Amino acid sequence: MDDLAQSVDFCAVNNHQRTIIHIDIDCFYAQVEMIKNPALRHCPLGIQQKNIIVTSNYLAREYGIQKCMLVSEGLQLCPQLVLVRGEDLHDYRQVSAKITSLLHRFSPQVEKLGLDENFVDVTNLVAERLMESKGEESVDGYVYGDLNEKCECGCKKRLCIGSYIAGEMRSEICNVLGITSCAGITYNKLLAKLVCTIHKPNKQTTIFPCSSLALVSGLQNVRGIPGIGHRTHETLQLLGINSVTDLQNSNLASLQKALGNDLAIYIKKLSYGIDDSPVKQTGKPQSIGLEDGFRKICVESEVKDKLFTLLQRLLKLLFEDGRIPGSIRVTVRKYDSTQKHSHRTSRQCNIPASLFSSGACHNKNEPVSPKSNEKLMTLIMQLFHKMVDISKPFHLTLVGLAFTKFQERKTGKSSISSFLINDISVQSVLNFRSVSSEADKMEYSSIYQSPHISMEKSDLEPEPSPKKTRRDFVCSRSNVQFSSEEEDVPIRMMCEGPSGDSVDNALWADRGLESHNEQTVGIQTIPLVGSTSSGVTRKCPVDSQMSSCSSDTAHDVSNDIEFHCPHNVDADVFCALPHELKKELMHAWRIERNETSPISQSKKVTLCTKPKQTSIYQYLISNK
Ligand code: DCP
Ligand code: MG
Ligand code: MG
Repeated sequence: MDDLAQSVDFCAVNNHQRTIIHIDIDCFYAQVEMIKNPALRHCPLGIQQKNIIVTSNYLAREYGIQKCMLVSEGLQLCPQLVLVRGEDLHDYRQVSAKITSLLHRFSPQVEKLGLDENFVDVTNLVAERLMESKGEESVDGYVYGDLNEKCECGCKKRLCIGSYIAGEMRSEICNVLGITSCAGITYNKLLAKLVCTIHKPNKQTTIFPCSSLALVSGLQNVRGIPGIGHRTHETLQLLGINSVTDLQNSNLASLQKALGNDLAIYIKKLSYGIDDSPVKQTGKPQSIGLEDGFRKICVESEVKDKLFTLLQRLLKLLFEDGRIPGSIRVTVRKYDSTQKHSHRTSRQCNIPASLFSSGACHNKNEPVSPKSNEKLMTLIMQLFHKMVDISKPFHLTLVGLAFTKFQERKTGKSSISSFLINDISVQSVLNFRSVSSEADKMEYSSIYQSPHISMEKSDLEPEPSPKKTRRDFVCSRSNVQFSSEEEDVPIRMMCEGPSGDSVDNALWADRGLESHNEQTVGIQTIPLVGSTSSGVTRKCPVDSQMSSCSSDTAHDVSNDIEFHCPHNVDADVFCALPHELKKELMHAWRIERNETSPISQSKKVTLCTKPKQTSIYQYLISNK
């Protein structure tokens, strides 16, 4: 036992006050496909993305079909395996959203992890039920380890109640959506996630504090601890730490030297089953992106085609999301044949909100006007040219696009912005299958990186800060270095959490995630509109802003110009206003944002005078 271990009596210090349920849907993609086509229920079913079986139903698993198996291997094991393409995540995302929303009936504290997992903190509900309880202590479902918990903090009763709540949740999901799931019930997220996998499918397991150490120690490798990702694992291996017991017994000082203080303590605690991280309410993702991997592209026109197709697809996702992006990011992965090495790089720039205004926005099949589409493509190609010198030979193995710096469309009805923005309806349901465009013929695969939570804290900060950089991970089989011989990498969808941390979804660990010398990309977490150093980055006229691209992070051009059109305000209208009105409008806008935005308030932007009664702002309101 080292210093930390000696200084902590884990059973005593371990906090059992909360009740946390982790829900994981059984063979998620396969269940969705079986709902869409019930005949599939009776067949061994595999869900295929490119040449990989990403999951299968439990019938197929009886034949030895495993996640991330090659299709060819799967067909050898089970020639009658039925394969359904699972590249289009639309339906999975929809069902996923429904599941999360059902869970909100039990608690507002629901945190989504990937597409088929949710943590729910039911501490308050348990407290309510505890008052009505007659004191009986039975458990719904399985118990991992010892049922005779001796802890006197009352956790046993709470967790028993939690197990019944988990049963209700699973019944609700099954009754409403016809989907079966597993649950893990305990007092922290780490143990809840781990114990959830003990009995499956369609089962639930509760663990009491007395068995927590046994559960974590029973993992074959430290990599099995959610929160220890690829990079941390590599470092631990270099330190000779392979098993969970190795980590428990490791010297904290050496660990801190290799990983930094916070991360070292964080993972050391995890190895003892301690996890204080809260269940964070999931918000909308901070970035929405798609990537397409391939063997080789070395001609500009092909890059343009790929990017155009990605853009069309991405615009539909954006339309579904309902928000207006403030920035676009282009990513390429260059392959250097002499070094046998690939390198990912990104550039981003700000985009005018007018491209997404109602005048420009048509419907879900044509989310922006042809003119906006063209402008976006021009911008994208400008960014591309900043990264790739097409006068020299180049070899790309991936291109990606992402929208970031979102703003909600809806603003206060009486605000000047709502007068100027031609708002469009938000959140329509888009069925890609019904759209016959070139984009739909492409093969798509996606990673939905769960907002908020990082179970892969090793590659991030233990407590992710909004300013942190993000990394994208490339899916490739068995950790092979990317080479020109490599199979095509499927297109993937990426979402960044509201706090700016991208998440290495634990789901994808199976595929062997690699970072491939990627350049990290700075993300502005929340655009601060209304201050001089804000996200008000639109220059007037629009076209001059279109060329304001920068490397790595979006370039804020607000210092370069006399007036900046407020984000979400139609740039053409703004540009048409006389100088004085622009000035006044900006002033009123800033005040309004300053008053309504918690961020602005916290930053105490130095704008505090009320708009004049005779201002254009007031005038427009009274004349609406
Ligand atoms: N998935 C993926 N690639 C992976 C792992 C998973 O695309 N490497 C997708 C397909 C799964 C979904 O994510 O259906 C959820 O992942 P899970 O690991 O929870 O797997 P399943 O839900 O399919 O099966 P299980 O019953 O084991 O939870
Ligand atoms: Mg699952
Ligand atoms: Mg899962």
